[in-house]
Formats: sequence, C-alpha cells, structure tokens
Amino acid sequence: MFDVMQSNTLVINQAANNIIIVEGILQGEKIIESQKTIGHLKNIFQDEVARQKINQQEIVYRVQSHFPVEADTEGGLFFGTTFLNAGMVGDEYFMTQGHFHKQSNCAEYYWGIKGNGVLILMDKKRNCRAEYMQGGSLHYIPAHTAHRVANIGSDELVFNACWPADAGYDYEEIIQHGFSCRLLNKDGKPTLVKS
Ligand code: M6P
Ligand code: ZN
Repeated sequence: MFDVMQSNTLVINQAANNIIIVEGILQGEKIIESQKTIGHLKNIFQDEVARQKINQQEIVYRVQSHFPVEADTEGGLFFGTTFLNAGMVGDEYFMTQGHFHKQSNCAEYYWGIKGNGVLILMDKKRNCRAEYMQGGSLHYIPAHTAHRVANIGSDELVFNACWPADAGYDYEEIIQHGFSCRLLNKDGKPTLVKS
C-alpha cells in the first residue's frame, strides 16, 4: 500500500519557484531593471523648456521586469513593476512615456500597488480617457489602446503590469504625435486637458 502511494507522488521542486514579489518589488532570477530619466524623456512633456531645466540624470521611473520567455513568444506573458517618482515638469505630473503595442491587438492589465496616479488611455481614433489608480485598483487596457501613467501624489507610485510576450512596443506614434490629452495641475487639481 505504502509503495503504491509513493509512486503516485511527485517531488515539489523548491528551487523552481525562485521569484518573490513583496509590495511590487521583484527579487530573484531573470529580473531585469531599466530606468527612464528626465534626459530620456525629450519631447514627451508639454513644457520642453521646463524639462531641460531639470537635472537630466533625475530618475522619473524604474521598471523591474520578469521575462520568463523570449520576446515575441506567442502565448507567453511578461510581468513588470513600475516605480514612478513624484515630480512635475512645469504643470505636468511625472509620467511614463506611454506606448501602443507593436502587435496592436494585444491587451494588458495594470494594477495599483501604492500611491496615487492616473492611467491615461487613448484609442486609435485619438479618443482619450483616464482612470484613477491607487493601491488595489485594477485596470484593463484594451487592444489598440495607448497607455501611460501619471503620478499625482507626493509619494512614489507603484503599479504592476502583465502583458503578452509578443505585444512589443510602438513608441514612435507617441513620440511623433503624443497623446490627445495631458494631465496637468490646474489650481492644485489634476485636470485632464485636451492637447
Ligand atoms: C509597464 C508595462 C511595461 C512598460 C512600463 C513603462 O510596466 O506596460 O511594458 O515598459 O510600464 O512604460 P513605457 O514603456 O511606456 O515607458
Ligand atoms: Zn503596454
């Protein structure tokens, strides 16, 4: 009897689950970290003169990513945490560069871990909308939709993302034409303004 039970059991491989995530912070194997500084974000903010006056080495955001498969693997998933600092470029809140997906029919999930932010979304017809982001908020980014996040708080904003490994990035559209709306501080309040 005991022998039969033994042959039905599998070894649970402790070493296989070698990534941990606590408050969005990823630790373990295959975690890649990248960062975007003020210097990297030329022509992304409305006020280019204000951007040039800021220390170009100042970090706007860091991204920790887990890439379990090669980029462009059909059916694969990627996972990331973005740590977006609080700050302003002129009247505009620190924000991510933003992108469409190269494979435009790929959707994505974002969810807030801590801090206060706004997810700005724009479809291919350049219709813009926005959703508040905070610890625990879940955001479904549909296909064919550009996405960026602004930090409207005074502390770091942390959010997670999960997206298809073959989604890729189309940054060019945003570099060339931007979003059709911007999140500006108007009289002390975050206000979505058509641009
Ligand atoms: C999220 C995901 C990443 C993205 C990052 C920063 O973590 O969407 O794929 O790289 O935000 O955004 P961006 O690439 O627009 O700078
Ligand atoms: Zn994306």
